[in-house]
Amino acid sequence: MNAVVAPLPSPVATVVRIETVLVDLPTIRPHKLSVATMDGQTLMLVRVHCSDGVVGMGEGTTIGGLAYGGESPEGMKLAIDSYFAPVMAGQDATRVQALMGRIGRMVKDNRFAKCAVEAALLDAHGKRTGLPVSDLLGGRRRDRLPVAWTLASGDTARDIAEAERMLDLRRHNVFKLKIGARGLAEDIAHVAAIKRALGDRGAVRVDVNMAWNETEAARGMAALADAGCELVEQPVASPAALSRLVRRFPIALMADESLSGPESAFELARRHAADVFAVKIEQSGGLFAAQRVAAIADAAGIGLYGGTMLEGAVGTIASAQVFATFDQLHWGTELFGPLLLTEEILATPLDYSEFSLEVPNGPGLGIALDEDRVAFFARDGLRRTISVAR
Ligand code: MUC
Ligand code: MG
Repeated sequence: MNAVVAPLPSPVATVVRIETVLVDLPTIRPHKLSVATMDGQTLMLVRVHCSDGVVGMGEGTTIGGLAYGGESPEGMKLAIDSYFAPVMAGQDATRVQALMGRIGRMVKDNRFAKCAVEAALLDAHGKRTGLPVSDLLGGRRRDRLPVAWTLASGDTARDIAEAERMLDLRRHNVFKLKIGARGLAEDIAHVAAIKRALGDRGAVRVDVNMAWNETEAARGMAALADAGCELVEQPVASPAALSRLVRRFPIALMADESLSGPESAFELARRHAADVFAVKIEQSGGLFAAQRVAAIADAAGIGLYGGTMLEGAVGTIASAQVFATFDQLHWGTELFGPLLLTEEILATPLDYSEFSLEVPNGPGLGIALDEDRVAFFARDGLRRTISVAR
């Protein structure tokens, strides 16, 4: 007997229109990494308009334009406007994974842009159902996330003063130092001076952003461990070199740039190439993919850390909604991106206090943009009109 296949119910909401905008915001100080110095950050904001009137938003950022990876904010905007939008138009907006699968079949790579669009679809579906994104991802296990601060002014005394201010404010007590742009001896002296000044009041970690070769990394990791640094992030580029360096020194080794989604996570786990994974939603290729990276870490006994691509408030909260669902989050997060920017673009600012960030509990991402400020700082927006007119 032939099975009777019932027709699929018609969707309650379809994708009607996609809107993207680039928003340029200054940083509170130059942010110096081994790959670039940032004086500002560009947020690529995407809005997905649905037939039920719900609008979801997502964000894509990179670090130093194309200095960190293969996508740029301008490239994401172009990809979404030209290629994602036609693939999404008219599709069921309530079946987020199915729609992301459709996009995946028609758009290769473009992990950051996919992440921004997926966040927007989840924000919309959360608003539609009245649930926070963390509930759509299986439910949160915590309402606040510990947040590290990155010291990257390039000046030791200034970094110490900045760390002291963060401790006084009770905003951060874990500090990540960006090193690798200078010589090894200078970098080690910088880290040791900061750790000496902070003592037990603040944990010190470093991010080399792949600047060292394997020999430098071996010398560097030994010296960093002696200086009281508890973790080194991506000292070298190659996963093979990471796997030779791991556990040779009494300092945790974290993978960041080597993690580009579940496949690379599996490969790193198979090679025993890291003690900790810096999970980033953009690098992973989306919120669901970040959860899969975390599941691989859990299965392999690898620690988890919630990383950032220095996203603004929208990308930061999309990340927070995911990290709130992780089983273990031993190394906390670094979701400080909005605090690096001079301008607030949310109607209600995020709650950073008691060394942590509150994960909003409202429907969707649980945040609302201050639309006037977004319009003002939009590229070619009001601010530019005013400064051109002057
Ligand atoms: C990275 O490589 O981890 C995170 C903090 C920061 O300052 O830069 C990012 C990128
Ligand atoms: Mg890093």
